[in-house]
Amino acid sequence: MGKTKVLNLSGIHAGLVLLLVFLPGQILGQTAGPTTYTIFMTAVEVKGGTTADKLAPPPVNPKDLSKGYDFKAPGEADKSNPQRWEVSSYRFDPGFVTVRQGDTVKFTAFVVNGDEHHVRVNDPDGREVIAETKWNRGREYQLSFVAKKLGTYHLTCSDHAPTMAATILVLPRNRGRNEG
Ligand SMILES: [Cu+2]
Repeated sequence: MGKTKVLNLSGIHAGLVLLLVFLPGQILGQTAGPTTYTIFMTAVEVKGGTTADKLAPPPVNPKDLSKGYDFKAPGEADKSNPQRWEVSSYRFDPGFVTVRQGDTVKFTAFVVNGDEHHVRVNDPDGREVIAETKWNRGREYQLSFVAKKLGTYHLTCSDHAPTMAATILVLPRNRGRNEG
């Protein structure tokens, strides 16, 4: 019985040591080497609307702010309700991703809204990492690249720029290790 107890304790001890060794790295999101991240992304259009008697239409046409915004003025949105006005915005969901330098970023993207999008990826220096590709509604697309540079990579749809975009923030792999 005593023997069993000792064995159990050493098991717990080993478990604690493993936790202490691996937990800080896990909390910081650090891994021993480069990792591949598969990120499921959806191209969506969010819509909203109200009536002019509740809220005046915007003084600036949202279409002038981004090609990704749409605006249907009173009388245009709904013929049977001339007060009704509507807005919408094309988005990538998620729109922000964090990885570490050297990681492989794999996007699997599904297009729900919009018949057509032209998508490309640029690195932190603006160089094209993935050439512009046409994405159509109802299809799933895959794109993959290695995050070689520190900083922000941008996945952008040229039809709905600048707001239909995703930012990939690349952090140093071994933060703090060379400090001091
Ligand atoms: Cu688009």
